Amino acid sequence: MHLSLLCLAKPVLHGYFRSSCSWRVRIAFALKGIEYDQVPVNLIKDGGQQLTEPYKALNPMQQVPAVEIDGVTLSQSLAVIQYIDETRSGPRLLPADPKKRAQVRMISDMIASGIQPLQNLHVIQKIGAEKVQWSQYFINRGFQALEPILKQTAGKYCVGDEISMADICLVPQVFNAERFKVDVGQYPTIQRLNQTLLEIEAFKESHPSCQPDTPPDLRA
Ligand SMILES: N[C@@H](CCC(=O)N[C@@H](CS)C(=O)NCC(=O)O)C(=O)O
Repeated sequence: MHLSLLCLAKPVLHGYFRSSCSWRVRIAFALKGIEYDQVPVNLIKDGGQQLTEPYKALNPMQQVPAVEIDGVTLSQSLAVIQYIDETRSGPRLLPADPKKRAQVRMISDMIASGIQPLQNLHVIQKIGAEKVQWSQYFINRGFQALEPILKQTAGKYCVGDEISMADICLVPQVFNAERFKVDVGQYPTIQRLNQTLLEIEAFKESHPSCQPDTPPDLRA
């Protein structure tokens, strides 16, 4: 397909309503005002649709999200968010100031590399009966590090007063923490930021409670 036609085609998000990494990408699309199509990949049904051969061909890591955009298929939500930021107009998701940009990346990585992978489905399936305590432990450990950092970097949002990739990572991680019954009230800055961000339309419309594949009993 000609490059200009590829850029006109809507991106396709292969994701799952409750996946925090898919939610990150949905927030980024919403903040930028980008229309996209969703193809649900049910992580539970049939033993996990992410483990099928057709999906493995799309994302060999057998995880969501995978995004088809501009003629390429990208996995890794932070790579997708940064690609969207670099190629689409709308509010910046990474600040222009190098120090602030580094802080956004630091916070995003703390969540995306230091917290979420330890409570990811495939990991906790291996942990077995202890999975809730395991997940609580690692989320609390991460939040204990995140709280003092956010106290220093935050204004209205995670880094200053502009919404960034750090906010995009924070809200879905707090959602996960609440699913695992972590007391987020122990972390007042995290709690305050989460509450503020959840009032924003892009975070609301991308919420797991209102996606095409959200089961009726979990719909808000
Ligand atoms: N680093 C990846 C992580 C992706 C990831 O862990 N996805 C989870 C859902 S949030 C998944 O697909 N889990 C399926 C499994 O563990 O089998 C990203 O940021 O996209």
